[in-house]
Amino acid sequence: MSNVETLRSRIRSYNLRRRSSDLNLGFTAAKISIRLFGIIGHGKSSLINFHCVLNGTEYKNIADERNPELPDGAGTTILSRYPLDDTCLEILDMSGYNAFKYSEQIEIRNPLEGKRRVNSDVSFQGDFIASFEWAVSSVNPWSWSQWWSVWHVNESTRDDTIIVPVLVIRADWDLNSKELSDLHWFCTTVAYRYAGVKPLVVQTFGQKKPEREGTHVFPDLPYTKRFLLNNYHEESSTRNPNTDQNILEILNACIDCAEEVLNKCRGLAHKPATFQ
Ligand SMILES: Nc1nc2c(ncn2[C@@H]2O[C@H](COP(=O)(O)OP(=O)(O)OP(=O)(O)O)[C@@H](O)[C@H]2O)c(=O)[nH]1
Ligand SMILES: [Mg+2]
Repeated sequence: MSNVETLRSRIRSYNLRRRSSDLNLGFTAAKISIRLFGIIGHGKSSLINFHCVLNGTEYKNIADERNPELPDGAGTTILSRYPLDDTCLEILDMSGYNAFKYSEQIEIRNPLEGKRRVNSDVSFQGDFIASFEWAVSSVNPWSWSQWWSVWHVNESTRDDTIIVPVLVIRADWDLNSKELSDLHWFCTTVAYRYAGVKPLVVQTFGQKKPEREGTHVFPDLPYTKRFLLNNYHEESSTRNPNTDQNILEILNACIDCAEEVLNKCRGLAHKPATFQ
């Protein structure tokens, strides 16, 4: 079997329900939800074409939500869920952030926390309201406003969903030290706390900085795994084994992350709302 076939077959045969029982968990996990976040236009929605690679079908621009009024043809505004057929994985596409303001961080945090408004518009609220809500939720995570939002606005935190955060960032993007430290904080303090694993980092537009393969673009980021990807896109959609392999490796790494979370849940009756 080729490398690509081996990777594909592991993804297809991975059974989260069976793993939950093998590990004697007190609950049954059913879904690995890959949750994308990153800067506007850095290639998050383009990752939805992982679907075609997994199925061995022709490239298709599945999450084509480009807004002609925005630069670079970018512009996802809806938080959308894309199940990967016949697997226990799904990918959740998210709007990109611009300046990583408080309000933007809250919107990124919501889907990682298991609170999200899937299939609805992601409207970034003002920083004042966001920072107020942030403060309230830090003091008392189960304040009335949290209950209200769980029952009336968002889906509740669910045992059956293992969340794998994935930071998508262009390989040729240089972050200044403030951006780097904000992102570092977000990955370790926020994403890790709610997901139980540090985000994977997918560096898109890999063809622009091929020399960055194997080097640390974010030396201060405590990510577990980092992938350089020349992803398929409208102008370059001919499938090739290298790109296919990279993409399948990313999906496999997401399964490894889910395994890490499952192992942390051993002996627990439920998936914890937050991880230490
Ligand atoms: N050359 C190249 N182009 C890419 C790559 N990934 C994405 N693109 C292109 O970059 C543009 C933006 O990609 P999107 O996937 O829409 O970016 P996004 O992160 O979803 O953008 P927002 O939804 O606004 O946050 C599109 O024109 C893609 O075709 C890549 O790896 N290489
Ligand atoms: Mg998008």
